[in-house]
Amino acid sequence: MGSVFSKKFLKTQNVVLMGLDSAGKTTLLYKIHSGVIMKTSPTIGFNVVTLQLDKKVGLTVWDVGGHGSMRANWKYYLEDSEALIFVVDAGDPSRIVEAKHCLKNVLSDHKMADVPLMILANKCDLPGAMSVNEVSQQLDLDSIKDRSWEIQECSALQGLGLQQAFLSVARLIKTN
Ligand code: G3D
Ligand code: MG
Repeated sequence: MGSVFSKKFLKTQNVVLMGLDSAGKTTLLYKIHSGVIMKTSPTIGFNVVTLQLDKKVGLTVWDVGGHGSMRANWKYYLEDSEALIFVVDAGDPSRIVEAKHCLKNVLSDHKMADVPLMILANKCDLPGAMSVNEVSQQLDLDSIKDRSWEIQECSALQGLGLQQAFLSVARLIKTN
């Protein structure tokens, strides 16, 4: 899955990939797209790739730079998004409160009303990484009642959990 770019898609859905800088967004996007670990540098602007999930459905994934100064531009990428994937560095508890504020900010944009949410607790390969339950509690996900959401742990570095996550995103969009 995920490695083929094809013009034969019957339909592609726009998905935005957001999260703090260094959460692993670009690494995971290229890992699922091409199976390789790319040497990344902080994303200025955005990266975009199209993933073919099955014969009929593709996801066009917009990976938006997450550094503080670029977050002001996030609102421009939210138009026509069918889902939000928010990536958290589960290995860095010191930034989870910042991530929570960021997430809250994006979800409060009127363009995101009803848009389903997938939280990726990335870097689960790191020793001492927060569990899905810990990330979920820290982000207070249970308080989110106005949209469907899921959380999935993953490791972009090891390619763990990515396939399930993107299939779940497609399902969340379909059932929304
Ligand atoms: P960003 O696009 O969210 O800003 P990047 O983040 O994809 O640029 O990744 C930032 C750093 O985190 C990179 O390391 C990258 O290799 C690392 N990283 C990404 N995903 C994982 C993961 O699942 N596990 C671990 N252990 N590291 C990960 P460098 O050293 O290049 O800054
Ligand atoms: Mg990046």
